[in-house]
Amino acid sequence: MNFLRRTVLAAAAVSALLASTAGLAADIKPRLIRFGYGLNEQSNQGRAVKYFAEQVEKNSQGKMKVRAIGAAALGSDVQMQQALIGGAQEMMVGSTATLVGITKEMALWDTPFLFNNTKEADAVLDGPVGTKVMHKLEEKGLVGLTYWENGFRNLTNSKRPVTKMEDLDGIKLRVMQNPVYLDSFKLLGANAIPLPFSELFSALETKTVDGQENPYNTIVSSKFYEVQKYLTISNHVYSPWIVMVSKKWWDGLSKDEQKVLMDAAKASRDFERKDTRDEGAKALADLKAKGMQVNELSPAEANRMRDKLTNVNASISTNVGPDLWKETQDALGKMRAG
Ligand code: TK8
Repeated sequence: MNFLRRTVLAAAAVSALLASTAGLAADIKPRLIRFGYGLNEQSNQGRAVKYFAEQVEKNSQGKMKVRAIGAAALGSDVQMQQALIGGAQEMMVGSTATLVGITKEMALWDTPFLFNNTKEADAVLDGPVGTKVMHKLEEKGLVGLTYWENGFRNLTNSKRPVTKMEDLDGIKLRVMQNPVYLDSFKLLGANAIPLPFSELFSALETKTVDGQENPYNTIVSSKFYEVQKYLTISNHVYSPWIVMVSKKWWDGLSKDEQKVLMDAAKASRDFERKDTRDEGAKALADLKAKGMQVNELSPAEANRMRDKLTNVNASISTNVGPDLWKETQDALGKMRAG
C-alpha cells in the first residue's frame, strides 16, 4: 500500500469514528429539575412523579436529576404556574382546570359529562384536540408534555347524603379555582366556594366548607374520609392533570435534553394511567371500609343534574371557540358511532 492510500484510509477511519461517537454522545449537561405537585408522596400523583424522575435519570445517564416536591410545598397549582412562567421553577403537574385563567382553551376539559369513559378521554386528550389545546400554553410561557389522569370526580360532604339536587341546597362546597366549576355547582344549588387544593383538608376539618369533589383516588390518598361522611357517585366530570415545563428553561435545553424529558413524560403517562385505574378500582371498597356512607344517584336524578349542568356548555363553547368545541364533539361522535 502506498503512502497516499494509507493516509486516505486512515483519514476515513478517523472520520467514521468521529461520526459514530458524535451520534452516541448526546448533548446532555448536569441539570437539576424542581418538579412540584399538590398531592402527597403516597398518592397516584406522587408515585407518577417518582416514576418520571427515575426515567429522566436513567435516560440521561444520571446527568439530569429531578427533585420531586409534593404536598404543594412549592405552592398551589396557580402559584406554581406563575413560578414556571417566570422561570423560578422548572416543572409541575396540576389540574388543567386551574389553568383557564392563562389558557382559556383548557376550559374544554371542564365540560360536565364530556367523556363517557377513560377510553374516550385518552383518545381525545392524546389526539389532535388535546395536542392543540396543550400547544396553546406555549404563547403563555409554558410547555405541556403530557396529560395524566386525575379522573372522574365524585361528591363528598359532611352534612347529609346527596340523593337529589335539592340536597345540595346550602351545602358549602369547595370547588377548584375555575369559573365553570363555580357556575356548575351554583346551578345545582350548592354554595360553591373556590379554594386551592392545598387548603382543602383543613377547610373540611374546620367546617369552613362542608364538602368537595375529587376522584376516589384523591379522597383516599388525601384522607378526606376522616372529615367527610357521605360520598355520592356522580362522575360529573373527567379531570385531567397536565405535566408542564417552564418555557424559559425549556428553550435553553439541547434537543437531546428535551428528548429525555419527552420520552420520560410519555412513559410516565402510561404508568400513571394504569396505576390510577388499578387504585381507583379498589378505592370505593376502601372508602366504605373507612366508614364512608356511599350512595349512587338514581338514573332519574342523575339525568336531572345532567340536564341542569349542560347549561354551562354554551359558555364553554364561546370561551374555547366554536371550532374547537365542534372538533371535540365530532371526534366523540365518530368514536361513539363505532
Ligand atoms: C392538586 C389539584 C387536585 C385537583 C383539585 O394540586 O384541586 O381538586 O383535583 O388534583 O390539582
